[in-house]
Amino acid sequence: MTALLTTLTMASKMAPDDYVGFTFFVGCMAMMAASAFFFLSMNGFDTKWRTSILVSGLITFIAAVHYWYMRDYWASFGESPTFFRYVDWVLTVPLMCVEFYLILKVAGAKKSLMWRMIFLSVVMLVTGYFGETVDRGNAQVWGLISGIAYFVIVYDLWMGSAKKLAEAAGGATLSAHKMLSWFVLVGWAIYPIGYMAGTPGWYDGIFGGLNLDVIYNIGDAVNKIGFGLVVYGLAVAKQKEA
Ligand SMILES: *C/C=C(C)/C=C/C=C(C)/C=C/C1=C(C)CCCC1(C)C
Repeated sequence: MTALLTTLTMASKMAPDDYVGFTFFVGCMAMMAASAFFFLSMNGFDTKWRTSILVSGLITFIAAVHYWYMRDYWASFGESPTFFRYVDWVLTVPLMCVEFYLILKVAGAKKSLMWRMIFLSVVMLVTGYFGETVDRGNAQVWGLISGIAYFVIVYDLWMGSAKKLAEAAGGATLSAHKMLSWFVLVGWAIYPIGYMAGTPGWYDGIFGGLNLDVIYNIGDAVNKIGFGLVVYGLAVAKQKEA
């Protein structure tokens, strides 16, 4: 087993007790497998749904490429690959906002809803990046601003305009919207835990034993692959209806 892992990781060594490196490795494989699944299943859908499945595949594919780099970066330097992490997020999280828009388009969602969500998600991520890198001393302040943007996204999905559109659409659209909104409420809440585990602040000691990258890697697997599968499930359900 160790020999196999050594061969697969090639230049970079992986110690048997390097559980952080292991989650980067498994995450990379899982994202690749999910991308193959989404891309290969695309042709079975009508054009209307093909775009949604394509976006699901793009999200996991972009993540797979970044995990390839992050895995290698961790193996080479034993440091958190913060830069690659945030570049990945700033590309994939807006795509998740696009996914909400595509689903709600049948109910008359406007592009402005999509741009509002994209804007909020970029604010959430850029402020988080500052807190983790250039201004770590104020990590808790940046985390708070990031958390407020996150809260507004949650509000829009659960009680705001997105919720109203989903209710107007009803049926499979409403249940998929609900399921995706659960991902944002519970699945995305994994990330602030990782942030608090890896930056200084009032929360010092609470999440002390946890590793930032392990938590982020778990969050990514849940949110990128799970989210895509919900969209896939909706497309299958809608196709049967039609
Ligand atoms: C595929 C990647 C996803 C879904 C990434 C989501 C990231 C977040 C929801 C990050 C949120 C953060 C906060 C709410 C506060 C602390 C800083 C962040 C950026 C970790």
